[in-house]
Formats: sequence, structure tokens, C-alpha cells
Amino acid sequence: MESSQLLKDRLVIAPEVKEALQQGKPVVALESTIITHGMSYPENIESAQTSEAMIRQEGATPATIAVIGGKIRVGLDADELTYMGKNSSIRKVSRRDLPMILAKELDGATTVATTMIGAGLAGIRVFATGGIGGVHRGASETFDVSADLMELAQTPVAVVCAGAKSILDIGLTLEVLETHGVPVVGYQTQAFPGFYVRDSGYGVDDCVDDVKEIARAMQLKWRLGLKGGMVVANPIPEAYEMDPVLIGKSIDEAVEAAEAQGVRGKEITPFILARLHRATAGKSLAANKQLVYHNARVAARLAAAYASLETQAAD
Ligand code: PSU
Ligand code: MN
Repeated sequence: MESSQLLKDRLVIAPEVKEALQQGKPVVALESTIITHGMSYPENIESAQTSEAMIRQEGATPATIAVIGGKIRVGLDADELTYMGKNSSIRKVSRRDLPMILAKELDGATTVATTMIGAGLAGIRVFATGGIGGVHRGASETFDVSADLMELAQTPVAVVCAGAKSILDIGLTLEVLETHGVPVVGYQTQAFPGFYVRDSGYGVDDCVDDVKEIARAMQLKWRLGLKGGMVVANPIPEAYEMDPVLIGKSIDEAVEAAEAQGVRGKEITPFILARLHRATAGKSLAANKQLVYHNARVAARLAAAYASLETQAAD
């Protein structure tokens, strides 16, 4: 089979998303691991639907990405979204898992890495999520470095996120991004955000106040043939920020519990997230939702700015 036919077969772009892309309108990708492994039912569906609604409010088209029945779906309808949200047994699929999941025609929840792959194949350049994966604490022993970072090094998608949780080693995560040539831009902030908190204690390379400037950098990067993505770090709104000391303590405890219980590999991130939500009596979940909504809004504005630059260039 011709490779283009094979791709057509395995990459199913929802009609609404396809039309928006063909017309050069803004589209924002969303991941599905946050639905299956990042939050539990029914909050996961509520959060996914609200994120899509935020993107629409800003005049862009949302495209939640997931693998269903061995096809990469770009843009889910309400039933598909509910299906993902209700099936916590769906596998978390990162780059290395994708070939077998497709070959076996299974379902899979896409991480930041695989969502970037789907977005890249579909021609979507902006993606909103909560936090990216990174270098785990103790990685010098475990080698646990999220495939998200290597994806950012090679796939041309800008990822709007609230930084990364301190379940990770933020300093090492930023080092790896630097090594791989991934720009880390702070949106209206000098500090690299720490997910639940606005400042992780680390800085960003550049602070940008206007999404147009980020769009310009994306366009230049890709026109110059510099491969890979960008991290757009967008801090949680002040009103929803958590107490750094309290959340820091809960995170330390969750990381220790994961270690003590021998949780390994791809199970670590979901284990820690679920434990945190319980330990904070849902406060971390509430913050998590709000920061995702904020990222969705900023991503939609960025996608609009980028789409408008690209249409001007085409005229
Ligand atoms: N960080 C979060 N929430 C999440 C994730 C990360 O704050 O839900 C998910 C994302 O899908 C991310 C993945 O791509 O976890 C990273 O997993 P790992 O550390 O196993 O690479
Ligand atoms: Mn890992």
C-alpha cells in the first residue's frame, strides 16, 4: 500500500478540524492521557469538554487526539470523548507504544509526545495541556526521562502548559530542553511555572507579553528549518494558585510513596497525580482544571495569531 494511503487509513481527522485546517483557521490540539490517567471520571470528561468550549469561545477549533480502534483520531465527537473518559483501562500510549497499538488496532490515550505526533501529522501547530513530562527526580539512577522532551526536540508543535510539576526535577528538565534546542518561552512571566504554583524557582529563556510574538518565533523557527517544538509556559492564574509549602509537602510524600511501593516507568506519573488529588482533598484537582482551561484559552489565541501570520504569508 502506498504510504499516503496507509496514513489516510490510520489518521482520521474529524470533518470540522479538517475544514478549519484547509481554510487556514486556528486549531488547538488537546491530549487524552490527561483524560484517562490525569483525572478521574467524571471530572475528566467535564474538564475535557470545558477545555474544548474555552477554545471555541476564543474562535478556534479544538482537536482532542486519541487512538481508537488502531486509528489516530484528531478531533473526537462527544461519544468518543465520553468513551475515553469512562475507560480507565485504556493504555497510556507514548511514542514507543504507538506502532504496536496501531498494529493490534487497540485504543490508546495519547501523552504529550503522541499528541504532538498526531498534531504534527495533521498539520496542527498549537497544543494545550496541563503540564509536560520531564526528567524525574532520581533520574541519574533510574534514567526516567519522559519521551515528551525528545518529542519536543523533533516535532514542530508549540505546547502551551503550566510548566511542570515538582514531581520532576525541574532544573534537569530545563537542561535537557536546552540541550535539544527547545525554546522555553514564558507567557507574561519571567519564572518557569511549577504547575500548581506560578514560580518553580527557575527562570525562562524569554518572557513574552503578546502571543503574536510567540507566533512570529514559531514561524521563523520552522521557516528556517529548525526542527522541533516550543514550550510556552503559562502560569496558573493567581486566584487558583496553591500554597507552595503545602503542595510541595504533598508532592514529596507522593514521590516517596511511589518509591516505597515500587511504582515504575509509565505508571509513576498517574500514580502520583491520583495520590495528590486524594491528599489535597481535591484542591489540586481544582487547580489542575483551572490551569488547563487557562492554557486552552492562551493556546487558542496563539493559534489565531499563528494562523493569521501564515495566511498573510500566503497572500
Ligand atoms: N503531567 C501532568 N499531568 C499529566 C501528565 C503529565 O501534570 O496528565 C501526563 C501527560 O500525558 C504527559 C505524561 O505526556 O503524563 C508523561 O508521562 P511520563 O512521565 O510517563 O512520560
Ligand atoms: Mn517515564
